[in-house]
Amino acid sequence: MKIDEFTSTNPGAVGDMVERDRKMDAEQTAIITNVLERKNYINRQSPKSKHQHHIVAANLDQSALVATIKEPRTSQGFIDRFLVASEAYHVPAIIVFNKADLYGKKEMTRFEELKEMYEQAGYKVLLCSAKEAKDLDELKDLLKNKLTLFSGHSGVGKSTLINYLLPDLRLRTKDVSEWSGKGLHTTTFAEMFDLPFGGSLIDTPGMREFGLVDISRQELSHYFPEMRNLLQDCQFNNCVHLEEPGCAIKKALEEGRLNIDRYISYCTILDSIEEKQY
Ligand SMILES: Nc1nc2c(ncn2[C@@H]2O[C@H](COP(=O)(O)OP(=O)(O)O)[C@@H](O)[C@H]2O)c(=O)[nH]1
Ligand SMILES: [Mg+2]
Ligand SMILES: [Zn+2]
Repeated sequence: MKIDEFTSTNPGAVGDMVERDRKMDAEQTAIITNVLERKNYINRQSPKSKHQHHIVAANLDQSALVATIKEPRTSQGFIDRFLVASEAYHVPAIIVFNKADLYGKKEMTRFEELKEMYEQAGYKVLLCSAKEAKDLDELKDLLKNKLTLFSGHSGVGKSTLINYLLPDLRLRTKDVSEWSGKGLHTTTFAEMFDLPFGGSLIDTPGMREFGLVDISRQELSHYFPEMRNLLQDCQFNNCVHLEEPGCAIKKALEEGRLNIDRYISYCTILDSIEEKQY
């Protein structure tokens, strides 16, 4: 393969469909002769060069964010960035809140708030406990016959969930003391596992988040599904929904048709795009 043609640091990634030279040698190796066109992929900017990117995974049916309200707490900002990135990559997202066994009354109230907010935006939200193997049937149903990327902060229980879903595989899970330590770096490479009931999972150990590669200020609101249908009603077609007159997003906010916390996330992400570009 001509490496020159690729702008990515890796010509092939987990999830790629490839053609290979069928003549295997004694060591059971084969040569990949072609990577087929991807229906989608997730990439990250290469830490080595601004102009190169690294393809994390390809041909995904969905991405599942494993989040927690306690030990550790996943911030709303992090969830929203994940959702925006998934929208931008054209990968449907689901949110799986894990460690339900640790949630008291306060955490359950917070969960209900988040669930309502994200369901209104059009996302599927699940609650489960990997440790007690509780409420995992709904998750199984959602994963069945699909290629799913598992993401989330270190320590939220991705490996524990995968171990449950694939009883024959024993992934290393980290102790609380290990993941709460600052500066922990596990090797970053994505791995795919076939589920016994159909479908596959991609685990991305060590990956904190996928970057918002190449999103412009203009297009950001398109990646908030609850805003998408309102955009054509803004007076200016280049409206970024801050202080512009005749803004349909601001109007919907005032009338309580949009969630203020999601709008705040929108503004925060918009700000970060501005900083990057100028
Ligand atoms: N209480 C509780 N602990 C969990 C649950 N799921 C995982 N853990 C624990 O959280 C820690 C990190 O889990 P791990 O699967 O390594 O997280 P990962 O970094 O996302 O792969 C381990 O000590 C797990 O035993 C859960 O549902 N409830
Ligand atoms: Mg893990
Ligand atoms: Zn507007």
